[in-house]
Amino acid sequence: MQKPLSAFRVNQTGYAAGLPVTVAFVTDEPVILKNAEGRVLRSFEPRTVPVDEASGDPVFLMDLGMLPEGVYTLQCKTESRTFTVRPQSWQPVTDALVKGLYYQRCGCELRPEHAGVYTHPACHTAPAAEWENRGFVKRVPGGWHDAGDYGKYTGPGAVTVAHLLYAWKLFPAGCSGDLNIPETGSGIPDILSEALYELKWLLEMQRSDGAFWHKLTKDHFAPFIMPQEDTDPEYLMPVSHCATAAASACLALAARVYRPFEAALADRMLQAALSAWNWLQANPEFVPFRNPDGVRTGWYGDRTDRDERFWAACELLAATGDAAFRSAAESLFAEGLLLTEFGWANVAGLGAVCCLFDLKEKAGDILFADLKETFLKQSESALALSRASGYGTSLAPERYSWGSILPIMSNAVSMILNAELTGREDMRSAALLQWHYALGMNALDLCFVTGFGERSVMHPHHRPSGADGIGAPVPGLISGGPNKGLPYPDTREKVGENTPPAKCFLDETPSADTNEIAIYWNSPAVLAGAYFCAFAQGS
Ligand code: 9MR
Ligand code: ZN
Repeated sequence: MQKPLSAFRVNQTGYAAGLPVTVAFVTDEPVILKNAEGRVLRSFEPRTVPVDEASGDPVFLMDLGMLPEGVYTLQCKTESRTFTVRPQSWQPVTDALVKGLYYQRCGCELRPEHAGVYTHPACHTAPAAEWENRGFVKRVPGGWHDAGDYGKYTGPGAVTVAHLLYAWKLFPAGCSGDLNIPETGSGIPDILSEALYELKWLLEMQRSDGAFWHKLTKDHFAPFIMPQEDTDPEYLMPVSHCATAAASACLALAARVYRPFEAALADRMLQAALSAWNWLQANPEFVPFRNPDGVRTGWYGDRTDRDERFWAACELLAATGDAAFRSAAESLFAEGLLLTEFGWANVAGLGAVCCLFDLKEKAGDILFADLKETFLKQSESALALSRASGYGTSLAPERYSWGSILPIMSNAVSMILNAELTGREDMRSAALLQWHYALGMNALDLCFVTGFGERSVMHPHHRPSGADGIGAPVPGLISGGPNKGLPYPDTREKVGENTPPAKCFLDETPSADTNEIAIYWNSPAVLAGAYFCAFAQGS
């Protein structure tokens, strides 16, 4: 049983010294703040507050400023709640979000020395046929299971890897720890070893002409069984423009990152990225991916590949210095791209990161100065959304749809990058509110990361967590969160039609529509966590 909802919503993993402590009050009683010795540090009179539209809560966001390391208690007439301030509060959860991807590994045994009780034998090891040409059969080992299902999808995988690689490039002090994975101690930072597990799979997803298969899945989702029991055939589903361009970008980035560690592998990655680009050049007309008849696994459809091509051009420019990629990226940028989204569908933001933080002046005036101006302008909207929300959550009420954690984490990333470019405190503080949202400062009083917090997601829509017979879910997985659409009749009935958007959530295994996990929901949280961990260390 979960503890009852508290009147105080806090980051349940604690707060960090050196960063503002913000808590949410959902009470009309007077409140006091005490330190560990019981001394009253502050008292707050009740105040009338506007109702937060997304949640229906009369909520007041209290900025307590910086607090020294310690244990604190918030108290009103009816209850009290304790929170901590520590220098390294968020390293465990940030590391766990990376380790969460280890638990998604496909094709290998998860051994007790790394996985604790969450072990399983190797899964999905059989070779796969091409869906459209069953005579073509190939072994495509490894990769991460995408989400609560066992599919592996090229574009989402490429984006997830890129988040990890940029977390390490931009904020190494916040994500270079020991994760206790099989590669620990190899000389390559663990976060890069984890990303490499996916990258090696990604390299196998390329057809001989340079295109990438869109996904490697069965024709239907498995029931709630362990992965090694899921033995129906997997297929290489048709190639797509978006998958090819995202893989090209990701591999070009990876070539730069892994070159100091494994030069031959970096060469192979760059070759793969270039041949994917050549395929895109030879196939300029966008063809949206559709599930072939009879296939019901994830679609990951997209309306355009302009943003994927842009990201690829930026990364290839960074990897090769070839001016042809600069002009390709410049003309795609001129088409008008939204640079502040960090999800699988719109990947232009990753191209922007490449230009603004890696290439910098070398990108040239357009891709550095102009692009920076556009980026800074566009990232204002995340701040405006945060300010309009009672909990400081940068999501409009009508935008709480499937995987609402993604736009929220994505906005955290865009505000972090703004703060890095400008030094703006308001951006950093608003980004931090998104991190607090994920870890408990929200309308549900829920920590969305499994294994953390006193009120935490316990029943994610995640096949191994549902099938392993272990009470606690696999740790370090972030739930998709509230979805006002409630497409599943069962969820709709239990949640209630008129529930406010930010409360349309059900911590029950069948509720994929609100409580699934996904690799690309973990990974932007890793980026944000790495930043705040590094910042709290003063680096
Ligand atoms: O993110 C997708 C969401 O927008 C759709 O409404 C939903 C239902 O089709 O599917 C989501 O993506 C899932 C994918 O298809 C398969 N793996 C898990 C993904 C996250 O739930
Ligand atoms: Zn598997």
